[in-house]
Amino acid sequence: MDCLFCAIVKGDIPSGKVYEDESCYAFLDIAPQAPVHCLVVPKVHIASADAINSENAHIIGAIFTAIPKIAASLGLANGYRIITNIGEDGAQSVKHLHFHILGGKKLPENIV
Ligand code: DGP
Repeated sequence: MDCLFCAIVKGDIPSGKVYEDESCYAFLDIAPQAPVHCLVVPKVHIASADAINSENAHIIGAIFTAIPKIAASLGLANGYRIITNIGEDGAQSVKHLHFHILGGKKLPENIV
């Protein structure tokens, strides 16, 4: 399967690694939309949050267990936002589930 984020997880494409454990890999977004902009992805390929099911839900739990540690390591003590885009209407450009962690400033109040 030709998947950009699978290639990043494997190390075939370089990335600014922030965190890694057995379930997930976090790295800096190539086009940051906030002073801190990091992506957290499952190591296994899951197409989007719409593909979460009873078989893979434990991985999502592991990701959300890792996120506070990742946020702390990025200095986001004052808060942050987590976003995941899904499908065409959600403007998902990479079809491998990823959670954007955005912070480092007061974020806009529109778009949730
Ligand atoms: P989304 O639009 O939700 O699918 O977000 C995809 C994000 O992935 C976008 O913010 C830019 C980021 N991105 C795309 N290609 C690369 C890459 O090669 N390296 C890194 N670090 N980030 C990438």
